Formats: sequence, structure tokens, C-alpha cells
Amino acid sequence: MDRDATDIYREFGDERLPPGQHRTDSFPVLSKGSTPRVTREEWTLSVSGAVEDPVTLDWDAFTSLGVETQRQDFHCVTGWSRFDCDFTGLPFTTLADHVGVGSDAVHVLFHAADDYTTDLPLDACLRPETLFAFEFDGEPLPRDHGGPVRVVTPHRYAYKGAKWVTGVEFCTEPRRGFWEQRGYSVTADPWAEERYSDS
Ligand SMILES: Nc1nc2c(c(=O)[nH]1)N[C@H]1C(S)=C(S)[C@@H](COP(=O)(O)O)O[C@H]1N2
Ligand SMILES: [Mo]
Repeated sequence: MDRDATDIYREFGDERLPPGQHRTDSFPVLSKGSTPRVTREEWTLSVSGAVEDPVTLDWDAFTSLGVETQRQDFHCVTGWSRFDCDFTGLPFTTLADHVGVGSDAVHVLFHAADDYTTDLPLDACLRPETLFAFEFDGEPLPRDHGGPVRVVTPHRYAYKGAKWVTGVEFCTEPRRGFWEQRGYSVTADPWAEERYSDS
């Protein structure tokens, strides 16, 4: 364990369990469609948009950038929270340093193999607990939870974490992802109960 990130809630609220959430010890699966089948060998991550060095990383290039294991909580906008998930992966900030984020980048759009997308302001991505996770509890990330690689965002509702992630696009203006186009919050802070978009 490199970092216990279960205390990040102190920055956002008084309680570890965000308002309106209930705890579950199971790990439900929530996907908009069927589960893509992608192996580690065929998986790639393309980093595009407002960056100095756009790249497409294969498994070896990706994992050689740096790996960290963190204990994190997971908050689903539908109301359940799962505490103490051990995720191993590449920190978003390490990838950002590797490609050199453009000074005009303000937003990030994540792309996934099931055509899911989700967006976040850049500053919400540039936090040490945003990971491209490929192991859960020390085992390869299960396919239905997004294996081979998914994003995890313990400081945001879990729809911000693209399962089967295939692309990271740095944007010079806000872009909307799959649920964000359908009325869900762009910022999605669980302690502020930012479930739906006001606009
Ligand atoms: N590619 C992709 N990522 C996704 C989704 C999806 O349908 N496709 N669903 C999101 C939603 S709404 C949630 S709550 C979490 C659920 O992750 P889990 O299935 O591992 O619990 O994944 C998010 N990431
Ligand atoms: Mo969700």
C-alpha cells in the first residue's frame, strides 16, 4: 500500500460517507451496455488534444511510467458507497507529466471501449488519487469492473471513472460525456451531493 486515500473526505465534508449514500460491502457492476472484451496485449491508451507530446501507449509503455497502490472509497451516484477498495494503477498526474499538458488545457474527456465518455475539469483530474487502475485487491481488474484498465476518482461520483478506458483527450474548452449530456453533474462532488446538472 503506497497511500491510504480514504481520508480525502476531510477536504470535502465531515463524514467519510457522503450525504444520501449507504454503505455496501459488495461491489455492484454498473455499465450502460455490454462488457467489452479487451486483453492487456491488445489494449492501448491514446493521449490526445492539448498536450505537448500526444502518444499512444501499449501495456508495457503504460506500466513502465509508474505504478502505485492506493486504498480508496468508491461512491456511486445511485446511492451506494464501497469503502476500502485497493486499486493499483498509474496516477493521472504521472501521465500528465509524461505528455506535458498544454497551458490552454482546462478540461478532460475520457473515452472508453464501449463508446462511453465522461468529462471532468482538469483540476479535478490532477489529483494524486485519480488513477488508471489495472488491479483491484491485488488481482487483475475484473472485466466487468473495467479491466484491463479503468479510471477511479474517489473524490467524485464513480461515473467519472471510465471503465475500459482507451483515450484521454485534453480539451481547451468544456466537453460533455455520456451521462453529463443526460443531465448528470459535470463536477460531481459527492459531499456536495452534486448528482445532477443545474443547467
Ligand atoms: N466505459 C464505461 N465506464 C463506466 C460506465 C460505463 O457504462 N461504461 N459506467 C459508470 C458508472 S455510472 C458507474 S457508477 C461506474 C461503475 O463501476 P463498477 O461497475 O465497477 O461498479 O462506472 C462508470 N464507468
Ligand atoms: Mo453510476
